[in-house]
Amino acid sequence: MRLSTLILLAPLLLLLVAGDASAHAELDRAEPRVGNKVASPPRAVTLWFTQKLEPAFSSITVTNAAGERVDTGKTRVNGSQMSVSLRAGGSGTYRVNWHVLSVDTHTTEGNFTFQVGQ
Ligand SMILES: [Cu+2]
Repeated sequence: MRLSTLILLAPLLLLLVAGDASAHAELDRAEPRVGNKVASPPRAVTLWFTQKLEPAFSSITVTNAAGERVDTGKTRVNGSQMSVSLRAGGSGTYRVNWHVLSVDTHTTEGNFTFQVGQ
């Protein structure tokens, strides 16, 4: 590789490295806990993130074992925490889908499951 090419590439590489190193809003913990089993359907799902969230662009949806939405559709955001109330949805595997816009303007998303019942 010619020296001039390296000089041109250097800022780009720095950007890539810096982008990777900066912490976005990642899921820190959840209640019910990720992969955990609870005896009865929870009244709400609460997620904690590693950064503060922008309320207008951050939300949670939850589906029950039948794939039906059981969240009320109104995600509440408070700093780096967000939660949503649930309707009763029976037992089985629940899936939590989340996507957030953090105050550093980056979006992240993810999902996990927890078990309800025996
Ligand atoms: Cu970020």
